[in-house]
Amino acid sequence: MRTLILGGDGFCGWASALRLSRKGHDVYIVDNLSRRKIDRILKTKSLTPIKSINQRIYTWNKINKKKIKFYNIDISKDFKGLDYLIKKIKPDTIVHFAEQRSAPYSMKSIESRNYTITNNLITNNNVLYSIAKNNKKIHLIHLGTMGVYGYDFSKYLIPEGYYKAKLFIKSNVINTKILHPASPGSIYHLTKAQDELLFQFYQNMYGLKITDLHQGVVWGTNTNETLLHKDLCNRYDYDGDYGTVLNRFIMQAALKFPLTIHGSGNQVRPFININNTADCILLASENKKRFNKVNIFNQLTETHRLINLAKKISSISNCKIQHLKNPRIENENNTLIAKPMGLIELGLKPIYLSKDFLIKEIEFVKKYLKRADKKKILAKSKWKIN
Ligand code: NAD
Ligand code: USQ
Repeated sequence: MRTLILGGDGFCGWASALRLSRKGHDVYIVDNLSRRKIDRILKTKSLTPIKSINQRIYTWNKINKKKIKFYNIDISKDFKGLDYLIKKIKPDTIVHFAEQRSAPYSMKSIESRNYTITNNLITNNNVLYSIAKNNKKIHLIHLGTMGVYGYDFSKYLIPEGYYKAKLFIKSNVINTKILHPASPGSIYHLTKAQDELLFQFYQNMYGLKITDLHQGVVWGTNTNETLLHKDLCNRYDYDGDYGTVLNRFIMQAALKFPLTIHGSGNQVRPFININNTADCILLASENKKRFNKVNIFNQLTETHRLINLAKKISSISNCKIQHLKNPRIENENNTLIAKPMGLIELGLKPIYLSKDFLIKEIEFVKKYLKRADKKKILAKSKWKIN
């Protein structure tokens, strides 16, 4: 199978590219290295030392039978470059990770808000247009987010993407199926909600085959493939803009820095390990069924209340917990009931967070603490505008 991985130099994309290549896919990575550039602008870096994309690919191609090729293309600005590549490579599948993925970064300033909106939406439209133009049989797998649902109202098991609905117009009732109402909590999450409408449009209009994976917060670092050589090491974001909550707690525990809880800590969030992310991409790319509408799968394995996670990590590491004034505008006491029904049906074997895993991750992170900059830990991007 020929698979184009957009955003394949990033955290989830790199792990997934290697998994697919190892499983026999011909993998082509497209990335404009903007994530590395943002690190330089923010004067921070991955906690783990990551090699250049060329070094990563050189090493992988030495140890793996299937070779990976890399193309540096800005998908939002260079439609011709992307379109030419899709025409030339003739992929069966395109896996799309190439978006600005940090909620705090997307709320930092008017510039970062506009960058997130234009980068994410134009990137997506360019990919969809090129597929519709070149070969409607290409399967597009996009990484969306559980956050499109919002974290305010789900007291019931969240359905995967769609609700059966009754619409009331005066005394008439229309029975229909609608996308789960969107309630994004940041400009970044808003772009993911808008992506859903782009998919619905291109599927209705041109019959494209699309899977949207609504992924939860990813934790962990390496996968079975990135562990094969030190040059393949995956990135580890811990800073206030790009670090996500569980990996931040793990890094903070290793550093004996108080675990930073935003507000009450009663927020519940969905989680998935990076190895399971790569599993899900493989499963989705091998799924041939059900393309009469956009396939939406909830890509998580478990949910946790943040304060409970912090207490668990604190009991292992003896680290303090610090409640900070919440820099975000968010419900600090939500419920969330969600399961990866569709992905389990496709064969996902969930990896659950355990005490052993946490101890192992903390030990792993300790090797790189010299690279940590304590000044970069606190989240400074605020949702409030003034
Ligand atoms: P990442 O920032 O590490 O990777 C994204 C990659 O896309 C980067 O390498 C970046 O350089 C590239 N990219 C961005 N814009 C591009 C453009 N215009 N042209 C070419 N390349 C471009 O992010 P990640 O954590 O790997 O996330 C990947 C996807 O998964 C994102 O769409 C994100 O929204 C989604 N997701 C991530 C998480 C998580 O916890 N990390 C959770 C849920 C969903
Ligand atoms: N939080 C803390 N302390 C911290 C950092 C975060 O309490 O030190 C809190 C936040 O306030 C929030 C929750 O933890 O309530 C999650 O924050 P996060 O930064 O881990 O995750 P989020 O901003 O939601 O974004 C991340 C990824 C994004 C992905 C999303 C999945 O960056 O790409 O889409 O997780 S989901 O949460 O399902 O929307």
